[in-house]
Amino acid sequence: MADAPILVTAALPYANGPLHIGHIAGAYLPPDLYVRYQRLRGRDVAFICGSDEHGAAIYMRAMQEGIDPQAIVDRYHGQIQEAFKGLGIAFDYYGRTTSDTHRETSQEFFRVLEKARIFNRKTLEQLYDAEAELFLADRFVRGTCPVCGYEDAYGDQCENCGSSLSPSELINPKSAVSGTEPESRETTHWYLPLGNIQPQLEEWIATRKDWKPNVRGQVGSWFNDGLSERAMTRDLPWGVPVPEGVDGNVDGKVLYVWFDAPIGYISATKEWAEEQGDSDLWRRYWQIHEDGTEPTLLHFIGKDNIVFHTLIFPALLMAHNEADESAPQWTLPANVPANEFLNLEGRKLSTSRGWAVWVHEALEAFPADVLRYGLAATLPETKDADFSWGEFQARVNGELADVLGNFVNRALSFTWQFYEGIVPLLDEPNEEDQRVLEALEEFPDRIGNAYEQFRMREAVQETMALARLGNKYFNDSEPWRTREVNPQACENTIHIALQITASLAVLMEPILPHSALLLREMLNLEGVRSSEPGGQGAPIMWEDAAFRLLSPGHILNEPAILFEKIEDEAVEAQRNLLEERAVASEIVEDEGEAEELEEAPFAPIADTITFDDFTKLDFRAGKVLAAEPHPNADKLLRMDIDLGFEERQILAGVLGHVEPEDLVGKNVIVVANLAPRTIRGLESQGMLLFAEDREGKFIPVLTEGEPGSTVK
Ligand code: B3M
Ligand code: ZN
Repeated sequence: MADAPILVTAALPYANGPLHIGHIAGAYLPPDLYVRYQRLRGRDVAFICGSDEHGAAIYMRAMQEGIDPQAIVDRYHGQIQEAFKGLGIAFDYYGRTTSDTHRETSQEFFRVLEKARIFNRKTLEQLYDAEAELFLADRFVRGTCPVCGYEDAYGDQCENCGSSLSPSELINPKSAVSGTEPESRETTHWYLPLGNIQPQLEEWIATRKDWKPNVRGQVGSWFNDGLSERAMTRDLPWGVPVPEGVDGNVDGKVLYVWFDAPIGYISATKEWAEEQGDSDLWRRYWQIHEDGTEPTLLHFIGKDNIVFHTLIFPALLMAHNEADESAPQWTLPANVPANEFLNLEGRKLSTSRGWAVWVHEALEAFPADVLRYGLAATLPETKDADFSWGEFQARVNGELADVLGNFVNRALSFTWQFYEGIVPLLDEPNEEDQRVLEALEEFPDRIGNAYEQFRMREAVQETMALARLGNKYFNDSEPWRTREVNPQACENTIHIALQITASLAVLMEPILPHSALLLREMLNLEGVRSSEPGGQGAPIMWEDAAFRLLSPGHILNEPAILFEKIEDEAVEAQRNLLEERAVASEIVEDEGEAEELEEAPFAPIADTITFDDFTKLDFRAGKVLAAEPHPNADKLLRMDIDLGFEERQILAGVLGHVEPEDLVGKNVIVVANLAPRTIRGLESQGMLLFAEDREGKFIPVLTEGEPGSTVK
């Protein structure tokens, strides 16, 4: 029997901002690796994604910018697509949820469920912002999470603990639009009774024993808590309108973004099918076939989307199946290989705090494959992982350049230097030669198994293991020596080394698609299947990389450098950019708030710390000896501070808040045991304390204590 068709989806990114490397490592690079691998195997796979263009967050953003939400999503839909393209994330189709097909598909889905009385329609009190004239659902309201106590949880979800919430569950809710305390008003909505569906969901999840432990763990704990009903509609001027023809007043009501977004996978598959000239083709990937074949549906997502893909969307699909048992039945996800979060230089990624690496910017500094490699090697597969520029540089230089690139270069250069670029003959290989050829045979399956089990990092390691094997074999065989004493042994070594480079040109393609192509050109290797969409057809496939792909006498092309090393300056520039942005965003945020709120609230009290935590901080009095603007940054002040026992250089993002000359001669308070950090080429050796008022203005904290005194 032929393999079942595979449908791979990647979470639809919200079209309200550019992509950063955390998005890529979470939900886009892993499926791209997986799908490219499957295409090279010749499997029937479709890779579907698109922009999520609805939801409260986008509407709120538009309100803040004073423009139409459509203008926001148009802007970012284009940018996001460019970023994916630049990185080589090769979807078969990238749609958007503002399309007609999507509106029709999600409305029809809703209609079917409504007709089958799946929803409970209920009139309830909801939070309402009288000033903004808006019901406060989802992201419009923030408050304290009832589960973990995190103070800045959204009305639909706590970012801290991942719990899915309702606005009414928040403690001390505040309107995120006007900052006011919301009132209550009555409104009617359609609720999905997840509690009733829980037994069915539990039974189904029990058949998914192979899911990743992080995913099963989360699902299990939600089951333990008991699922509660969730509204599937909203009062919002932006979204897919609740369709006419259902019971109840649909005026001003739209579908909840998490109702329509996963259906976006279906609508995008439909649009792809249209594009392929076979408008029914989508069914092959979504519905159980007449002969009982069930397509394999895989949702790649980040961990904050787990509940929607493992419980809510499957519940909707199940309900739809039950609503019409004679209709073709939807397949349920075979797996939801969710990744954890990627941190950046030891800190949580935060777009609002400027702590992020944007894909479009990173692509200006580094080739796509190098970024793909750096990320693929650090994917947060089983737990949160940390991306640092230092480690990135070390990996690229030590692995890509020194191992893979170097090996390929040595093998090809040697061939050109001594055999005029012609693949020499293998004759009477010795034991070591044979051992290496046998080892080569195992790589396609070994790497492939890792991909099939969603262990992408392992696949990367195994791929590099082949390059290492080649490098070591080349070294140990010493062709430069055998060439003089045993020419056939030398030819054998080069023959085998070239075979390994050819296999690498196939096996490295999922991770390094651009370089794989370059390598195939250098090897003059044709007929290899491409991992791009529609690239099927060429005869040489994944499993063929187990064997010798080059015949003796085959003529190579001139070698070129595959991977340039990354210079210190390049990573330093990235670090500086990050630091500088982080500092600048603190100021911009504060300025923004000052304008928005006439009577700004005081900042909330931070989490409680222990006395031990407090004693870790070493505050000292210090005298400002000099203060001047940082030579290459707008908002930064550079100061020399006398701590009594030593002098320090300290940078602070307070220019525009204080006049440098006013500070000179003053005694200030310094956090003296903070790890130094370099910002735009200058090291900051500590931090100065400033009071930040409600308008976000910084005022230096002064002391009469002599420089060097401890402050407690
Ligand atoms: N737009 C949420 C996110 O980016 C979301 C995913 C939708 S997948 C159907 O986290
Ligand atoms: Zn929480």
